[in-house]
Amino acid sequence: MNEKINNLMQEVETLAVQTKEQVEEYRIKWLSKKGEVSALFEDFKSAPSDIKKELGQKLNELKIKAQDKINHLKEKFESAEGATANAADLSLPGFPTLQNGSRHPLTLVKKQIIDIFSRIGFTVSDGKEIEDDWHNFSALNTPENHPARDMQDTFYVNVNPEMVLRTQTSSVQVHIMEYQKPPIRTISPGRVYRNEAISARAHCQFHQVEGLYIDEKVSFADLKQTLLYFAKEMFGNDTKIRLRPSYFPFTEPSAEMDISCTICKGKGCNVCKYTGWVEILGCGMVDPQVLINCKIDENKFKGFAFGMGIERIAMLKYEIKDLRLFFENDVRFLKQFTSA
Ligand code: 2U9
Repeated sequence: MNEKINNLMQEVETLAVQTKEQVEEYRIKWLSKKGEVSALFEDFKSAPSDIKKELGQKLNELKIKAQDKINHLKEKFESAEGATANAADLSLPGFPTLQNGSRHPLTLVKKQIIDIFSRIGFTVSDGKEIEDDWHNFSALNTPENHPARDMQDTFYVNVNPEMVLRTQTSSVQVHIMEYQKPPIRTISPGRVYRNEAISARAHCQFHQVEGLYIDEKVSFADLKQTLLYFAKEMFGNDTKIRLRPSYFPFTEPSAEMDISCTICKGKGCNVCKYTGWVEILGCGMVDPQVLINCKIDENKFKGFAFGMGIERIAMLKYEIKDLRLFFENDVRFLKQFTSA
């Protein structure tokens, strides 16, 4: 009997199984009512009394070891099963809760303006936001005593009062005219700065697109037709335009352009203040003095120019009532443009 106990003890200590089912087979083999440990306990009853104490201890030790071994192996297989069940399924589709971002409405409108003018041959030119006085003012025929230069309208750079935060992106086009011979056909989108109190209708920063076309024989009719094309592409084919005389230092003659109200289609509403028209841009023929300033032969070349605020176009297009919304980055505002 002693030998049987030793053999079974060795089997318990060295047992290695591959499956949960094999563990159950060994539990039955060793520990069930008809199992080998129970059979040894039966034999124990008739063992000689002088060795009973020692045999009893060994038998109890075997029973505990067999039970521990079975419990340990069971746990091992069950926790492995749990881990498999919790493991990530790499074949599942991605998390639907991760939302795509959206483009900022100013980016959308800027892109649309660029697309419209690109289709008729305008290039896009970029430039510096900190500009010298010449490119921002003097070359554009804006004399030293002009109110636009006033500290209340312009941000001057403290360390160098000759430099300003550009108040218009036409400064980019002055650079172009200085190094490129006509024909020039370009638009300059970008951020500009003006020293304004922030309100629903004004901000100290906003975005412009200024356009410039210089060639021989450029006429006011070319300007008008280009802007009519733009208005129809931007606001729909039914859109009408009208030009009203105006004044800018860098264009002569100058005009402001209205479009038929996009909301009431010209019938009258509070957006157009019951006039049927809304102003969207300024324009004119480039003043010959600007050509001279940029060393372009004013007798050979003529040009037209125009400028618009991107915020103004976006406000009309999306019926946005407060300019400050563009700069606050409130997601409740921005997410409305997800599919635009
Ligand atoms: C050069 C010469 C002339 C660009 C022009 C305007 C008229 C104009 C305003 C629209 C709204 C600025 O953002 S706004 O306040 N712009 O009315 N801009 S003509 O004239 C130029 C450009 C470049 C070399």
